Amino acid sequence: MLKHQRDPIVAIATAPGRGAVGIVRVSGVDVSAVILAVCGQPLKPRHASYLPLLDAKGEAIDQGIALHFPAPNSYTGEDVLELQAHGGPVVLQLLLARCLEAGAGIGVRLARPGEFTERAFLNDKIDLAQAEAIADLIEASTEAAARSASRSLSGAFSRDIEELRRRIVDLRMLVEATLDFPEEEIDFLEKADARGRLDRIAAALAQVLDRAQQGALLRDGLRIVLAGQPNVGKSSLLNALAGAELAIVTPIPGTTRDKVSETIQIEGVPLHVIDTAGLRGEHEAADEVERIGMQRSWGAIEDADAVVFLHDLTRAGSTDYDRAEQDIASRLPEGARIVHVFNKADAMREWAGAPHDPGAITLSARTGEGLDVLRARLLDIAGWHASPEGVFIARTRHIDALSRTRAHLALAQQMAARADAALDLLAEELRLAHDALGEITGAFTADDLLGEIFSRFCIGK
Ligand SMILES: Nc1nc2c(ncn2[C@@H]2O[C@H](COP(=O)(O)OP(=O)(O)OP(=O)(O)O)[C@@H](O)[C@H]2O)c(=O)[nH]1
Ligand SMILES: [Mg+2]
Repeated sequence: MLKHQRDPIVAIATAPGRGAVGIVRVSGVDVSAVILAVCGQPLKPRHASYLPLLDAKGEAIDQGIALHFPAPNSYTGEDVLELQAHGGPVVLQLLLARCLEAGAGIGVRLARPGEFTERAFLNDKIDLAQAEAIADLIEASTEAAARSASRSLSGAFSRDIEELRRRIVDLRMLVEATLDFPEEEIDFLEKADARGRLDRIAAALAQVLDRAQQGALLRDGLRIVLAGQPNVGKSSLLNALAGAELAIVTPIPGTTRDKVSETIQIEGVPLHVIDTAGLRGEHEAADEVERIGMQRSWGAIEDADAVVFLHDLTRAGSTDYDRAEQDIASRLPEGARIVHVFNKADAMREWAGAPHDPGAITLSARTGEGLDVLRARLLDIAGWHASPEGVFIARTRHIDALSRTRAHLALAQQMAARADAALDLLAEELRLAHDALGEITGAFTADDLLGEIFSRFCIGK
């Protein structure tokens, strides 16, 4: 018996456009009415049947493969029919309309985005972190991100979370049992090594949090903004990092007017690199376009995870140039992560003066010399220290829940360390830690959050 009985749903499961094969999927408590109408016969479960897919008059819309996955052995856990036809948009629309028509009697309707996966979650086929990993796998922008999503989908992340929850539950039971027998409390907890157990749970959680943070990095990447005066070589640097001629490069100051961005990957970590219009005083802008371009540059700098402040070695020392450098430096947002990069090293035969900032990087966007040092620095700034093999994909939502768990465990550790061990407070912090962890796998999640998560899926998934 399914936990949730809902309307039967139908959708095209393959991406829009033309393809060799396209799939229409129907899911519901019992979809045999649709099977009989469209396939003209009952289907052997989980067997591929090659047959005409029929319209209302009994004529073939297409010749294709039909698969029936009876509940509960299907993606959604419900009765599922999958129709594989030729992947043309019109054919698939016809099939979709036909399924709606044939299923009108049982109330078949179009699926909402993510509704198939939502049902898989509601029917306990997968937990919430796995459902999210499906979307992350589909959207992965690098191989490392795809592999870590696949690892989360297989349940690696969820198992770690459930293991932590189990250990917290054990401890909760111990503490709560002790609450009922106050006279023995301290002794009892000491013997059971409650504090040692709590410390080990906190240490294990710190490890999971670290791996999740690495996974979130693989999923979301980092926004890096290239900023500096006109003509310092920002667009040249973007092109060098991307290995393609993306942005226009000319000796004319003010070449770049609008933001140009490209996602590059370094060791599988996606970096969204944004080239901006060169910065100079507002009254110095040649025209309205450049003025707006500079405003956008400042906007991008505000939103950046890190700013590469690019300097031109060939011009350093000239009064106007140096004054403009100081002007930009004074306007950079406080707390922003800045990497000072000195460009055009190739044009300096012998360049004696080392940049003041010991963390500064000297390179040449033209020859590529020094780019590796910049790449390594960007990874370092991103906080990337893992090898992709051990990482599972994670979202801000997961990091947030893990951080709250850590905070509750830290409070629990404080309570446990007190001489007058505040057991009721300790028990409460453990409960909160347990609930926060439960949000990740969906064991403890509000309905509106579920709606929000699944609505971001594509239709048919
Ligand atoms: N010698 C040398 N010239 C460079 C280097 N990088 C860029 N240039 C030259 O500097 C000039 C400006 O380069 P761009 O990449 O357009 O500079 P920008 O910072 O994007 O300039 P704006 O878009 O106007 O703000 C061009 O003539 C480039 O060929 C470098 O590493 N070495
Ligand atoms: Mg430019």
